[in-house]
Parts: sequence; structure tokens; C-alpha cells
Amino acid sequence: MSVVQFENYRQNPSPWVAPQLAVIVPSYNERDNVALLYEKVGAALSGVPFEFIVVDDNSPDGTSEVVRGMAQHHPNVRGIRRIGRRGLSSAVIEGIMASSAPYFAVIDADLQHDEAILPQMLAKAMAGDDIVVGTRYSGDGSAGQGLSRAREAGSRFATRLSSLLTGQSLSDPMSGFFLMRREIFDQVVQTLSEDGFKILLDIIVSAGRFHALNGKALKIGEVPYTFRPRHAGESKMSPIIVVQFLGLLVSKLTRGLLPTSFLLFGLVGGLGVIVHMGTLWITHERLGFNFFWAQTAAVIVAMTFNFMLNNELTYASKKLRAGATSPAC
Ligand SMILES: Nc1nc2c(ncn2[C@@H]2O[C@H](COP(=O)(O)OP(=O)(O)O)[C@@H](O)[C@H]2O)c(=O)[nH]1
Ligand SMILES: [Mg+2]
Repeated sequence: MSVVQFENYRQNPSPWVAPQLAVIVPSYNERDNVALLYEKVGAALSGVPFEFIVVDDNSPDGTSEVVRGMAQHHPNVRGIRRIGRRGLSSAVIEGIMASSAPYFAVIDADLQHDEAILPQMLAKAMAGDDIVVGTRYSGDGSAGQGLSRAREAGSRFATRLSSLLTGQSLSDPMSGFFLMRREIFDQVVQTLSEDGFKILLDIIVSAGRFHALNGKALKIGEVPYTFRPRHAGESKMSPIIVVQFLGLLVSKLTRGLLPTSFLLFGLVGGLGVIVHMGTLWITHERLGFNFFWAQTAAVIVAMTFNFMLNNELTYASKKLRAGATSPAC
């Protein structure tokens, strides 16, 4: 903004309207997607005062700089840049906490979710639904070309597993596309897990239990849509995320008695015992080391293995990288 523009603005400030809806966009390496998503969301939500909050984990591709540039032109765009942290769920939680809008929606940055259904989702929430989920698996919805066959089978299996937890016959609790009243979120935010990809499932289970304690049922609405292929960039889904998801399921099934981090730590420790015994056997029996040196080798190998796996899995959200002075992403 030039000095003249700034002075003009000071004399005629445009009226400010509080956002009614916060659109939360978790992002990691999405520089070629965020601006297009903003345009599409703006077109879909025309007339709705909304803010667009991108929570980026210091993406190496410079997504945060792109968002900063967008915010120079659009007053309803905000960027949160997190340093030394990773994780979809924790990014979403942080974005929601940074907004005061009475409703929020969570949508992926890669244009796989169909933003055109946002007004319908908002209308359902305003009419009384506590949570409205964009679903790929009911009505006119479909996973379209957005998922490979293996991923669709995995997603459907995970959906069945999670109905054990929710006790609800939801068609797509694994969806990353949902809209809700923030009041419901505020009631359960302290019990949510920051690890992993499946924040919606976590919210449904936690809010369902909270409501049950008060003798009420959670009202969940669904709006079908067709899942699209990713626009640009690559998926961040990985086997580590799948293991974290299983940890979340057990943690929620035991009502937090076995936290995800404890389960992952235990899993790594158990595998470490196998690595230790295997190294001991090879060095002692096969390579002919005496017991002292075989045991020393086994301890060093198992210790290193445990550290590396814990760094990748248990502490993925603050993973250490060689050469970095602080947790790097
Ligand atoms: N802030 C943040 N966003 C993430 C992270 N991992 C994934 N995302 C974002 O979450 C959304 C879904 O991720 P994506 O890789 O498309 O997963 P997929 O659709 O299951 O293959 C995208 O907008 C990603 O950029 C992360 O560690 N931090
Ligand atoms: Mg995606």
C-alpha cells in the first residue's frame, strides 16, 4: 500500500464485518494450491463473511510466503507459520484456536475437497447440526479419481474400524472435510490428540462422550461430494500416519488410559528387544564375538534403532534432523 493509498484508507476506512466462518487450511508444501483454493472458496461463499486461515509448518516450498502475499491483497486471509513442528491435527487445532468465528470449516489445501458444498454445510450447522461432514461415501458422494484402489480399500476399512469407536453409523468419519460450531469444539479441545491426520474422528468421539455425559446425543449431518484428485504437489500420507492412526484408535477405545505416545513408545521398545536379540545372536553365534563384545554391539544397535524409530514415529511432530540445531521439519 502506498502512502497515498494509506492516507485515503485512513480517511475512508471500509466497514469491517466480523467473520462468521473460519476456513482452516492445514498446509505442507502447497504453494501452487493455496491461492486457487482461496479463489474457489471465495466464489462458493460469496456473501458470507469468512476468514481463510492457512496453518503452514514452515514448508520448504515457501507456502507461507505465498500466503503472506495473498494477505497483502485480501483482508480475510491469515497465515500461521509454525517452526519446528509438524502434524495435520495439531495444525488444525492451532488454526481453530486462532479464530473467534462462531463456525469453522476444515478443508485440505490440495483442492481434493469440493468447496462448493460449504454453503450447504454452513446452512445445516446454522439449522442445528453440531458437526457437518463432507462425505465421499453416501448419497451422490464418491471417492471419484481422488484415491487409488488400495487407498480407497484402506479408507473404507478404517471407516468400519472407527464406527467401533464412534458408535454412530457415519459414512465417512475419516473425512478431513467438515464444518462445525466452535462451541462444541471448545468443549473438547483439551482432550484432543495432537498427533496424526484424523482430527474429525477424534472430535466426534470426544464430543460424543461429552454430550452423552450431559444426556444428549451429538447431531451430525452429512453432505455428499465427489473427492477430486490432488491439484499440485504430493500426498503426505505415509505408513507412519497409518500406525499413528491405529495408536489413536486404541487410545480412544481405552478412553485415554493408554495414550497414543505410550503405545508408540511401547511398540518401538518391543521392536528394539527383537533387534537387540537378533544382533546378539548374529555377533555371538555367527561372527564369533565373545559375549561382552556381542552384548556391547547389540546394545548400541538397539539403542540407535530405538532412537531413530521414536524420532520418526513417536515424536514425528518434533522430529530431529541431522545438522539442525532445533527440531526441523
Ligand atoms: N500444517 C500441516 N499440514 C499438513 C501436514 N501434513 C499434511 N498436511 C496438509 O493436510 C492436507 C491433507 O494432506 P494430504 O497430503 O493431501 O493427505 P491425503 O489427502 O490423505 O493424501 C493437505 O492440505 C496437506 O498440505 C503437516 O504435517 N502439517
Ligand atoms: Mg490430499
